[in-house]
Amino acid sequence: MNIATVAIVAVLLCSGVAGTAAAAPAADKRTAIPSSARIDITDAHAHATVPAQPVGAVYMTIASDSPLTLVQATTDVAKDVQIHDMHKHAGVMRMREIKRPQLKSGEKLVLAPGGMHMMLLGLTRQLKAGETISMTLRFEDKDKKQIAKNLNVPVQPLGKK
Ligand SMILES: [Cu+2]
Repeated sequence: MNIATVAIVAVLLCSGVAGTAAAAPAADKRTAIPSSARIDITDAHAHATVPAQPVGAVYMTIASDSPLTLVQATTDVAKDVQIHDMHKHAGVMRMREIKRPQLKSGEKLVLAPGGMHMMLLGLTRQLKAGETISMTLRFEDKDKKQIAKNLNVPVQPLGKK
């Protein structure tokens, strides 16, 4: 290995390390100020996708004992996750993004087929019936304290609700 090759390898290693290091401080900050909100997530499921399908959908019911904002959802199987709502425009059902949906105390956020849902954008692979995908939801309570929930979301066959 000559010097030029060594330099290139070093650059590649450094860029890899920089990527993980950038995410770490934010995680530390989040765990430092935990919220006492009690969040109950039920009926979480995703729909299976066909090969090369770029998007997927996840559904669940989120309940909280105190006011809460869903600030972010992430998963390792998609580049981005958005919360979408359905609305009718000129007779056609369309989706629009709902940024930071809010829950009032004792209220439920129902994400279900035909209504609000989590849209997985830029799927990195096919979602197969019977497997589970992991997701992380980040919430913020009324005092701006953060709470994160890790979920294992079962993938259901296409056509099943
Ligand atoms: Cu959508």
